[in-house]
Amino acid sequence: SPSCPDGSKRRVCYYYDAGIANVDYGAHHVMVPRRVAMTHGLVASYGLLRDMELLRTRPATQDEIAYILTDDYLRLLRDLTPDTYRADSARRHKIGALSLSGDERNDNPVIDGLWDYCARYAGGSLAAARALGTGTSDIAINWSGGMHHACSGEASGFCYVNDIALALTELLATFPRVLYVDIDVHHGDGVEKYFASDGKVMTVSFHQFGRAGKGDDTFFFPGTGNAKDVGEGEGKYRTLNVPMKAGMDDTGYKELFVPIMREVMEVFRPDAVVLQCGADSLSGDRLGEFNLSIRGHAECVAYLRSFNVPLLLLGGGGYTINHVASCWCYETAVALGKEKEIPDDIPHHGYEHYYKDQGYKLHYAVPKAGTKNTKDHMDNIRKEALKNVEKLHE
Ligand code: VJV
Ligand code: CA
Ligand code: ZN
Repeated sequence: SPSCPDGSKRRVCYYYDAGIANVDYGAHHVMVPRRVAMTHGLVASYGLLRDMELLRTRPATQDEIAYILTDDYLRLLRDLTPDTYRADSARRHKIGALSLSGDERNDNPVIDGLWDYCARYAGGSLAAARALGTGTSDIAINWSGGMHHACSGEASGFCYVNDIALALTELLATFPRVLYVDIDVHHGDGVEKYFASDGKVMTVSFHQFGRAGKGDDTFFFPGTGNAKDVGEGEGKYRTLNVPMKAGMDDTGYKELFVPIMREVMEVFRPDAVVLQCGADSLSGDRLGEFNLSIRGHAECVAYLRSFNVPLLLLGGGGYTINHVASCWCYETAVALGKEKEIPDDIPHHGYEHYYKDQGYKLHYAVPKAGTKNTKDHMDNIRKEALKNVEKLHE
């Protein structure tokens, strides 16, 4: 097992599949897989590929994916094309969660190459989990994974196959207890559902609850993730939810993340950690309403890395794509312990025109904006979360 003190080097492996970057959710869809190619372009141009093992892997097989999907939904995903979907109205009515690309503002369009796309990002997370299981790497990265809303029987929130559930299951073959942490601005409902009654996996999600300028209970997708939801059966108190209000900034986030995760690490004592690094919790995201800087976001990665437990880093949301690529590139450097060594000026690499709005720098300025998270509210959610973790002790 890895045995290097904090701050020192880790053996990092990294998955990238250029085929994923060409996937198109539809002309105006907010999910843009090209952001993963942009991330890769940055990672390469900063010279970080030299320090990592490249995971060359095959797409996940049908048998591997079958483990986490119902038969009906698997067949649907595998066989559906935009044309058959258009022609088969009977089927169309049965599968409300999927919809045709080009229909207006559809979350989960039936797109060309859908099954291949899912098999590729799932294959990446699976290979990354195996690299940790065999002990060949201390940290494994798949920025194209992290699709936390997908369920066994349906797509949800741009996610069709839950690669995280697949990776967690694979990790359980080696590690007795695995911790899942989710810093995407949305609640990790799919992963929570898969493992709600499982005592070997603990899921923790930090997320926005309610929208800015509106009432506290105004719908922010997916609307679940109440602090009162703590799991059930063997998994009781192994589900933890930290709902926050719009405007959350670096200071406030850290004041919750660090004490809560310190306690979770101490009480649950995981043998491996999976961190979903959804970048829609960054300031200026097109969907999320948090106000984190890239450094604030990456501190979560650095903090969990400091425990020296095998760590799987996955992508997730992120809808202002220049911010996303900057963030995941910086977090790749954090994984390597090289974040202080990469210059702020973005090297020439072919994608630099995307970074004009941030002055061609890796880090962009975060506005001083108000937060709806008052000190009182912060104290309450921290207290409630810590109280839930304490219950694990008993
Ligand atoms: O809020 C929702 C669901 C609706 C029904 C569908 N319409 C499109 C929107 C309202 C209730 N869906 C969310 C899903 C967010 C998924 C986040 C995924 C992740 O980051 O957690 C992990 C990858 C939502 N919010 C915004 C949109 N959908 C949205 C979808 C579009 C769009 C604009 C906004 C789809 C297509 C187009 N524009 C053209
Ligand atoms: Ca989350
Ligand atoms: Zn999200």
